[in-house]
Amino acid sequence: MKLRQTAGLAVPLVMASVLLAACSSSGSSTSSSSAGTSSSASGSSGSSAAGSLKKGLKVFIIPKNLGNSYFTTADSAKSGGAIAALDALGETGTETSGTAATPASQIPAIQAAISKGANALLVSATDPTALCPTLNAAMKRGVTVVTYDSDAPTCRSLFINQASTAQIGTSEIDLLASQIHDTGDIAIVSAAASATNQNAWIGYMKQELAKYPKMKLVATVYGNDDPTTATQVTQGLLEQYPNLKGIISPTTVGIAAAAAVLDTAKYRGKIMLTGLGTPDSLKKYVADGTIKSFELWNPANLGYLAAYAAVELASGKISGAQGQTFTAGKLGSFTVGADKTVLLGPPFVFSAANINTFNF
Ligand code: RAM
Repeated sequence: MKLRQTAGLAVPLVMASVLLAACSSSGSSTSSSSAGTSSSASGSSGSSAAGSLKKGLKVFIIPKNLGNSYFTTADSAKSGGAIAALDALGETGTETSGTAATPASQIPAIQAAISKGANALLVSATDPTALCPTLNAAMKRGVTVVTYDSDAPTCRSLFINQASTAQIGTSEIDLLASQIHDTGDIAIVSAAASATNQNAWIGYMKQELAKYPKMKLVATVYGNDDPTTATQVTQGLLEQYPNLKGIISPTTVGIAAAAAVLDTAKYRGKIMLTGLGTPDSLKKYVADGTIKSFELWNPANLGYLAAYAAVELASGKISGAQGQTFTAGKLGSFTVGADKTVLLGPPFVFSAANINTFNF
């Protein structure tokens, strides 16, 4: 396993990818929309630089929810995400989902994408149990299904994982332990109770806690990737557990909401907060001492890699079997690992020392 990306190495890597993303975002792509979808088509023809990849594929990108800046970055052309990759390959990329991170909100968007003739779906699963009947039916009809960010293991050909699930879970506990001197009550502010990614990370957090006998997980609460709900459940924790020493929020929406709650004289510097957040949303909380350090990967690179993987599959160049390799444009070569999973890379750790060099 690769070691976690250190701050010193992370900065040039991300700066390079930001520059590359800026270069590749020209052309016809648009990526933001208030109407629920955004799309682009390069319309180019002729042979692809990548060889025998098909062109003109209809690829729908279906995040957990719209209006979540993490997914806007992962999916859009402007940020160098999935639609940027699809533009470069000559496909049509469309982002669509509901506004709530729930299966009730996401499934109609999946069904509409299938009705519109999708060749491939890129899905971050709100709830694998609820989504799989629809996704399995689509696969039977020849639609390529790739999950990214949050998996649905029984109804996709590949999962594009942002970072090792074990590494994210264990490192979150280690980060908080270092901030609370290995001692005290802690709680988790998660996303949805049905989210595959958060649940898998929390599983590893619980295992890692065995190394810290003086730390006790007193509650896991769910903010559903909704700012209002995440604020309310964080406030509820503070009322119910007056001895709380630390919170982990492994969701970009949850950690930003929890940070706003803790950013008062009463809590700042007394209850530690870490988790998974975007640097741009947390810079002010790092600057004022509400947050010492937290983690994430580059969401745009996650979407970009997922898009290449979907096109490779839909073109019949790979089947998703372990050991197959493919090239994802500027990100280079990737190999399919166990459980039909492709790993983007190790997460970055952000702190006051490096956060201002990141802009996503
Ligand atoms: C939220 C979503 C997403 C997760 C990030 C860290 O935006 O829950 O699935 O990967 O946080």
